Amino acid sequence: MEATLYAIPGSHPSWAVRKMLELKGIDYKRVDLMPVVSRGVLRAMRFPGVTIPSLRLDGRKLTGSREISRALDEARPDPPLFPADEVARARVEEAERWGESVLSDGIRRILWNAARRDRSALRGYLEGARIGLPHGVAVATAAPFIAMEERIHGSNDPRVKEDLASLPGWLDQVDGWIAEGVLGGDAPNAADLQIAAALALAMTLDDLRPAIEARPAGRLAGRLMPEFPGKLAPVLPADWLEPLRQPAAA
Ligand SMILES: N[C@@H](CCC(=O)N[C@@H](CS)C(=O)NCC(=O)O)C(=O)O
Repeated sequence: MEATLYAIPGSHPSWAVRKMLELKGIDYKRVDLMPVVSRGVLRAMRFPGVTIPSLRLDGRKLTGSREISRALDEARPDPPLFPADEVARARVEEAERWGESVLSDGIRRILWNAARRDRSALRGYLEGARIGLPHGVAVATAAPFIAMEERIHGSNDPRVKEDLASLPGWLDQVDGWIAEGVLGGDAPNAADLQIAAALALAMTLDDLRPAIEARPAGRLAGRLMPEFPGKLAPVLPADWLEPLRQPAAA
């Protein structure tokens, strides 16, 4: 099987797909791209979309972590990323869809907003990445790319403040799915990987980690994505973080 993953350093759904490929024992080549540039590359290569992760799998071009999880299960069914039982599968699909849209998009918005406040931290997210230019140069020239990513993903201040207010509820949702056994089984499913990658990225922010790490959601992320790179010192306004200081729902 021939597989090439198009990734962005520190991209959480890219990490989810990396783990899927590893779990399935599929050898793959990884092409690291810088954000924004990634859009031009994927367009030129005629992928069906312009977002990361994208995967070339035996000549098939796939864009999107949810499309990729399904294609990988078809191409190599073992170990499965979705349960065989229909009802259980529907629950995992629901959690995966929520993880990809609500959680993952929210964490991405928070990350870009925070990165604008401390661009130097981006260096840590580049660990192990081969982007075709020295990491110091990438960081020094990152400001316009961060601004573009903020625009593309709507990481404006009011929205990110709202995302931070939503985060405790998102964590309750993940803890709830873990308690019900939808997430957190011995063999990770597609939703585990989608959600754990987003939370692992969230925990690279010192502003967020204390509210996440000790919860079942945080422990899941730590178990499945222990090597997620990057670290961002506290940068977000204290009043935005107020909702994270409330005790977790019982
Ligand atoms: N929801 C999509 C991810 C879409 C997305 O926004 N990906 C980001 C990386 S995490 C990206 O492509 N950023 C570069 C850009 O939009 O210019 C998935 O799970 O596949």
